[in-house]
Amino acid sequence: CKRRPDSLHHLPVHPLWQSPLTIPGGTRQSPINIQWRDSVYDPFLKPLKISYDPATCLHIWNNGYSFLVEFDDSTDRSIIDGGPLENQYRLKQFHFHWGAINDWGSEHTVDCKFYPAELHLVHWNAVVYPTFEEAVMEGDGLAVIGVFLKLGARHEGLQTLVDALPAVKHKDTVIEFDVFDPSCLMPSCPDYWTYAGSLTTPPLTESVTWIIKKQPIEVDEDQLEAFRMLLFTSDGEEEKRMVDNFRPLQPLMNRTVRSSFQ
Ligand code: BO1
Ligand code: ZN
Repeated sequence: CKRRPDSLHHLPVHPLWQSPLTIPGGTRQSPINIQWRDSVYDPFLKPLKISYDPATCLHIWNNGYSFLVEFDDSTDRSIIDGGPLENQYRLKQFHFHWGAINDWGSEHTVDCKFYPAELHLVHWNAVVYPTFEEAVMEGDGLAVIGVFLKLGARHEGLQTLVDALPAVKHKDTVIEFDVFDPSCLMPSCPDYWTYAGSLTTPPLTESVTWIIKKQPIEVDEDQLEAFRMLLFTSDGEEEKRMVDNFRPLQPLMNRTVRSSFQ
């Protein structure tokens, strides 16, 4: 793949990336390029089952790197199971990665094509681990669903979220956001790729079963522009737009990407 601009070394200067950019001895880092013809159809992969309770949605938080929509994960009310997963996993938060322009922004790529943005729905294995923090340290601790965003028609489900973004423009702002069903952000096609990987920001732990949906969702230019109006910076600091908050591609190494479809 042609290397995307590491955002003119934007990641290394962002405070989040003061910690190492790579994990010494890492063998399953994310994101990766998904080379379609190198992925292996696995007929034993089950359909992914998603069951979210909109009432578990709590708030939206600008954490200075993305905006996070966080959920009450003290019970099994918002869960996924099936797919490549051996247990059910609880929804903790979702967030996005995006570019300064539409030519890049996603973390994963398909045949070296990047999308303008990528949604991550972050879940943890509450069957095996007592807390999210413990799950983050374990190979089967997390399951993240990745959904590509492409330019097209306005997305009505996303618009509810977009309307709330001006209230969390600055780093460290939080607003209440109760009742939202993130399954409205899921593409209709059930097909996905799956592989063993890592978190894409520090602590970069190799704890993630990635489930990347094949079909992107459509959003319009205004919706992407609303993402780009957010700031990396706190109120009172010199304004830095929140754009290019993606990690560069990582080597596949000794891994197979499996597909749920032929
Ligand atoms: S991602 O989905 O691979 N981009 C990703 C990257 C980093 C995190 C989550 C997802 N980090 C974790 C932090 C925790 C925090 C948690 C939930 O996110 O390690 O400290 O509690 O928001
Ligand atoms: Zn992410």
